[in-house]
Amino acid sequence: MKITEIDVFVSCPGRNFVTVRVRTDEGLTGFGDATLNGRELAVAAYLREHVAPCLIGRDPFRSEDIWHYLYRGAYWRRGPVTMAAIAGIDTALWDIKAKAAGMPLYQLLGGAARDKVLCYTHAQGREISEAVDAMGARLDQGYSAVRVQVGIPGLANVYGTGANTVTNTAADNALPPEETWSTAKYLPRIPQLFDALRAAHGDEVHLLHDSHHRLTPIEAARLGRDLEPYRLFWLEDMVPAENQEGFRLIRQHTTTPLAVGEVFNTIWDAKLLIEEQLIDYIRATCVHAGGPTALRRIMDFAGLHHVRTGCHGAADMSPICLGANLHLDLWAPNFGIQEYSGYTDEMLSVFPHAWRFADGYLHPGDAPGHGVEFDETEAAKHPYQRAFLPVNRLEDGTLWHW
Ligand code: GCO
Ligand code: MG
Repeated sequence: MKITEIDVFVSCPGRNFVTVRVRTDEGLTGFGDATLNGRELAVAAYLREHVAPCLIGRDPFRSEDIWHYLYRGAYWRRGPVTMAAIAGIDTALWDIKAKAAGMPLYQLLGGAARDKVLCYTHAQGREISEAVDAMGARLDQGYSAVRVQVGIPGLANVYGTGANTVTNTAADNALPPEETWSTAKYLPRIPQLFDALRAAHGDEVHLLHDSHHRLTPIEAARLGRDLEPYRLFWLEDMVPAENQEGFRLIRQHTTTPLAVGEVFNTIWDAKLLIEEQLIDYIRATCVHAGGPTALRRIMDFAGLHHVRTGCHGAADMSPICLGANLHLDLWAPNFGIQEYSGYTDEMLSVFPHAWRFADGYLHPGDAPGHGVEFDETEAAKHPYQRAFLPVNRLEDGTLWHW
């Protein structure tokens, strides 16, 4: 079999998605997600100009060799643009391989290690009472694990706190919005939130929270310790993780489980965190960590060190990424949980899918391949719109992490 054609589509059914389509001389077609929120066209150009021409005529079954051709062969390794591009190709090649075998992708990885995939979704509110109610609505939908965020008194609507966690759609943002952050205002609010959540919803449900990399290690340690009575499933992205050693300090102070890694591109971003068991969950995901070839390697390495998986699954990665993740989730011996913030009907109209949701669990389905297709005609109705993630500043104007 030979690769005959590689096309890249950037569509915006509510959010921008970069989709790779690989066609072969035997009529099999594979799809991959290459979305990088706020930097979509950079990946599309990388794929069209620097990747696609090099792969025409190659054997699509040699996905391992093609992965290394794109990673080592480029000389310039790692980085979000490169790795999203590699992921787009790699995911499409695994899709082709599994379609050729007539099997769902998880069978090629080693088969199902569980019957279904536990997932968590999002709930948020400006006020604690709103967040408590929003979580109640999620429990009514069948979820047993919810990431809860709340507005911070004295701060305007900051991304990932109150109501606007997933609403920065393309239309809202011609240029990046600038938001104001204060850790001093945030830190006392979060234990109050979890106190109210446990009081309203009991001890059985799994509670998660995301700090969006905004804290210092000692602030993160304080928050982890303050939240211990509420026994969180995890506390996510407490500090920027370029400096992996920062987690040693957090770890020394708290037994709250720690998760990080949605912005990681390769195993090298997490090597020390995993080897030293400084985290409990690794958040790397198919599209940003180089596709199934690289992600399963990260998962296996994590498994050796008691670290479980918790793939990033927000709605700004396309349904193809979620579909591929679900096959890895079903297989991984050290699976932990899968994020699932859900997609709108408009988004799903572009990506017909085989996965199913019931009672707080997902299953990738048994269609050959990863089970997510791409409707080119539907996508053409939703052209790309420039959109950015917000920028975060402290109250004195200092540009800050988020
Ligand atoms: C999450 C994430 C998202 C990211 C978004 C960035 O845990 O789901 O933090 O909210 O901010 O995916 O593009
Ligand atoms: Mg996050």
